[in-house]
Amino acid sequence: TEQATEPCPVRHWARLAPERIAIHGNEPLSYRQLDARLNALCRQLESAGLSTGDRLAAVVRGAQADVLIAWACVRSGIVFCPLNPAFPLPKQAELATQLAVAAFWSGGEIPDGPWQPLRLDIEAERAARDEPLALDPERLCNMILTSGSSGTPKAVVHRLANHLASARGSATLIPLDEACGWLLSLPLFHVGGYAILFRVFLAGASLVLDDRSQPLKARLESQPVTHLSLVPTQLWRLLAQGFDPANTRLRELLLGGAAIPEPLVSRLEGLGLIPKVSYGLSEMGSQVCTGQPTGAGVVGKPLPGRELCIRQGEICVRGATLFAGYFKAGQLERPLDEEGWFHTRDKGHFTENGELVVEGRLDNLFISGGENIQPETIEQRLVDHPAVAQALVVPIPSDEWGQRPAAFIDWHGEPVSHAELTAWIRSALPGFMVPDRWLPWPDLGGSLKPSRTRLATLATSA
Ligand code: 4YB
Repeated sequence: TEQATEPCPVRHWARLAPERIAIHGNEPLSYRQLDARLNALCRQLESAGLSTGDRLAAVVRGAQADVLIAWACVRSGIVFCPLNPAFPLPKQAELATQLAVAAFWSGGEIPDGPWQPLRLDIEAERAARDEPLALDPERLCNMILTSGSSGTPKAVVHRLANHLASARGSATLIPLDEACGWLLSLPLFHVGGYAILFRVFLAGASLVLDDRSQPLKARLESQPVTHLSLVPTQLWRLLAQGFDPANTRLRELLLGGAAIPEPLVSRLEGLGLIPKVSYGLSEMGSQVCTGQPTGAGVVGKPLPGRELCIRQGEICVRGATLFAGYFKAGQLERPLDEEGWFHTRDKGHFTENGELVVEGRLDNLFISGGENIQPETIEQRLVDHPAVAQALVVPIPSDEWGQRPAAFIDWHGEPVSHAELTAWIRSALPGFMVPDRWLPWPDLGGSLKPSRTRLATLATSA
């Protein structure tokens, strides 16, 4: 039987439009140069003894070398296992052990272990033959570590086909072509960053590297960025820098990764830019539902290649973008129900016109004096207050009630009194939802997602 293959999009554009810019960075790389560098890199990986199915740990954020290695893995069938550079060396070693990697690449020090330390010449080039390069969409492509609420990270494994379906579905709502540049504004070790490579290279657009030495506002004003993905925290920071989309080439802003505060959307719309809001997860290769912001928690309809249903209040997903499984003790584990649905542990429902509303994580639910408290409900109300930039609510133990809410607040500027926030909550929610304890916003060490478990411990000892 003949196996279906997919042409490598980078080779495709290298033949069709060789001088078009594939990567904007300190030095722009054309599709021809990118292809030549990938050819050289794949040779080096092969010479190092790596072959299809081997796992490669790579400490990456989003530099040019990081992108080249990520795509060399796509081409050679090596499973790309990106690690967060913020992890200390012993943590990197622990994860590389858990993932049983054959080789390890890092721009910094490489921890000792049973893996082969890789030295790669990123600048070497090797001209390509003038023919398409076939890729097998069924082969395993990468592992993304995602920290569930439990704290122990899970390794989410994707096939190439998952990312191709994800990018194609994305393009039906977010047009992307050769005149566009997507900023790599999310790290490559996060699915929201990694997915950008597939969207850009399939479209023959440009990837704009994120030079983090200057504020995001300045980068958007000086770089050819038309497309941008941000989590709400990043957008708040950008707005605080006095960002005005009129001074940029920005056309599409994709907001996701966490609940999206309505005031954030209004601020942006006031500046003349309507963002797209998105609900996604690593297990579905990033976006699942995306749409125009129409109300609190509303995140649009499922994109092509994704199916969604609600089972007992829980969002369940499946489709062409559904991951291959978790890598656990050397095996692929696929936790799906009998009908092939992946249960997300997110609570949600549909609006009358078929848009998804995300209500929060089921695991975050706690009980206070017999009443259910979904912390996200309180957070949503808090962030609607003009003085509040971000809010995070966690349970603290209480002798009388079992558990009571405590709130971390990140202010836009001057704080308002707790009495005012209490009144603000009371005008929309029942009294038992008013937090017992108010705490200043914690230092999250630059992580995209705060660990609620860690913050609950912090709130309890405060
Ligand atoms: C949400 C949520 C929402 C996720 N409301 N909770 O390209 C993209 O899709 C993208 C663009 C901009 C920013 C981020 C992204 C992502 O990839 C997000 C994917 C992601 O966050 N994956 S994750 O595995 O790290 O976390 C998934 C969880 O995040 C979900 O299960 C939800 O709990 C939460 N989440 N979007 C409320 N709109």
